[in-house]
Amino acid sequence: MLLLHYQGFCAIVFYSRLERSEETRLYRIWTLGKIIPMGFYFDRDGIEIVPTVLSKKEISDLRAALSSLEVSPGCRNLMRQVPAVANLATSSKILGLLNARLAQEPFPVRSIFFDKTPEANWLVPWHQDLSIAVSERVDLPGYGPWSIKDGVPHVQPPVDVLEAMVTLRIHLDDCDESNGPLRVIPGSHRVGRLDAASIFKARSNQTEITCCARTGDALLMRPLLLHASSEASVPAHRRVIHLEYATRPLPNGLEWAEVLS
Ligand SMILES: O=C(O)CCC(=O)C(=O)O
Repeated sequence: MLLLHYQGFCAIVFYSRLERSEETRLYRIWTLGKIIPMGFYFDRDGIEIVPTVLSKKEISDLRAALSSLEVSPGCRNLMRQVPAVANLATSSKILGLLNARLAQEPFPVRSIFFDKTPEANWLVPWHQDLSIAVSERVDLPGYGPWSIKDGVPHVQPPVDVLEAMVTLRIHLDDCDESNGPLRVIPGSHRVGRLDAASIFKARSNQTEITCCARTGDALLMRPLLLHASSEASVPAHRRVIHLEYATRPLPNGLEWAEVLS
């Protein structure tokens, strides 16, 4: 048995009941000073990994449903292309998980499938997710700049719109340090939109965490959380279903792009 003390909280871990890899993951998280997979840190840290959200059968069904997609380096509008993903995004399991952490009812508004493979081994520098996908351009004060991604209009909304959103990433493969996991700076979502100098400062002053996950785990994060991901050093599949949820409609005729009817 292991007793962990962390900022006034105390967690008892029954060490002998953990598998070896689970043990390694807890140890890694502990040495970085964070115990990520516990619900009550989501608000403060803007990140949480919820273990074993999907069963083996659900994972193999999703892998099969996604197997024919062109994904290099990502495939957008996933809910429209793959009904199994739309069903997952609106399932009581996933919505229940989000509802437990949010004050308002979430609904999915954007979906992307990411994979890293030996043929498509990519990286993303440190950034916040500042753009939302909308059905068509409506010029409104506070909204901009605009861009088009795979034919879909995207815009940077005011910060309060982003603060009311959450991203859920379902892992369809084990993801350790060797195959390009997400890296994040916990708590960085709480200070709004960051310019290049503030990103540099946050990276110098705050501890970054590598978000290792196992097949079937869900990673929850706030879009404003600073994050990056490196190229895989041992490239293999790293399939992730990335789902973004909003909690309120957009104003004055602007509509979320991927709302399901
Ligand atoms: O999947 C990844 O590793 C990075 C994705 C990312 O940075 C993003 O969706 O903004």
